[in-house]
Amino acid sequence: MKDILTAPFMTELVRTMTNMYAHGWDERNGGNVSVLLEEAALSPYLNPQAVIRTLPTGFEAPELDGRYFLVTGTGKYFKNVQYDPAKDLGIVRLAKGGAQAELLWGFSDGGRFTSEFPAHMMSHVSRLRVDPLNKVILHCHPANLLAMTFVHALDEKAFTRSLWQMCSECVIVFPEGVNVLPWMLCGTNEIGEATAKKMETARLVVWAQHGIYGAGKDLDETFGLIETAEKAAEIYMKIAHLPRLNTISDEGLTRLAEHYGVKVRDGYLNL
Ligand code: 2HA
Ligand code: ZN
Repeated sequence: MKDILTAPFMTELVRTMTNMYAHGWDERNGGNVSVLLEEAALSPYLNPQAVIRTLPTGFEAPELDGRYFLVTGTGKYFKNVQYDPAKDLGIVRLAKGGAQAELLWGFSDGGRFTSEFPAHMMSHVSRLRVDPLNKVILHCHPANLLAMTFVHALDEKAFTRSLWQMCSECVIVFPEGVNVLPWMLCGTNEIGEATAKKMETARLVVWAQHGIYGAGKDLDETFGLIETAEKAAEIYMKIAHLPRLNTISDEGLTRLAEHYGVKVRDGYLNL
């Protein structure tokens, strides 16, 4: 067996989490990540038949039965993951229609997966239906997106348009816009189901007064989505209280979309 700490999926996740911490998006135990792994990518590093222990999930996700996930542990700090990945991360395989997670590696101090496991797994189900190549769900607490949810209407079209107007790349990077949930109790199946529903139409879902969820085919894409939305929110928070003399017009946003060959969310531009 090869050393799992050298596996590309492992080194990339540890680097990404360390970088997210450096961005200030994951204070204390804030944030969580799950990455869908294929058995073929995993089997050089561990024996998939060797189950360490089983953990109840408290939900059902038959579509994910038998699928493998590298996932962050509950209460664990992004800041620390680079020093002991086997304690702060785990690899699980879902079983019994998603009601059970079989631990194959990690959570070495007896821990378990993130409290937001339902939101992650239900979001994987939603995104895989839209895009069979989706692999990553990533949650964090970027300050400017959070701040924006206190002072901006939570209407999804209005919120999306404000972000698109903040820099030219936004409409190209997330042409489907961002979806928004009102404040809800986190760590529950209810917010998981609501997030998954929102994930049917966008890869970014803002949790008002809490943070953001991103989805993508790899960690770079998903990190980049959140990074771009957070940059736009930062600009918004710098200018929202000032008279706005200039903006990117809807005609400009349309030209950007056409030039870069992306399809903008229907009805979001007024032309
Ligand atoms: O894991 O971010 O939403 C801590 C959180 C909960
Ligand atoms: Zn959170």
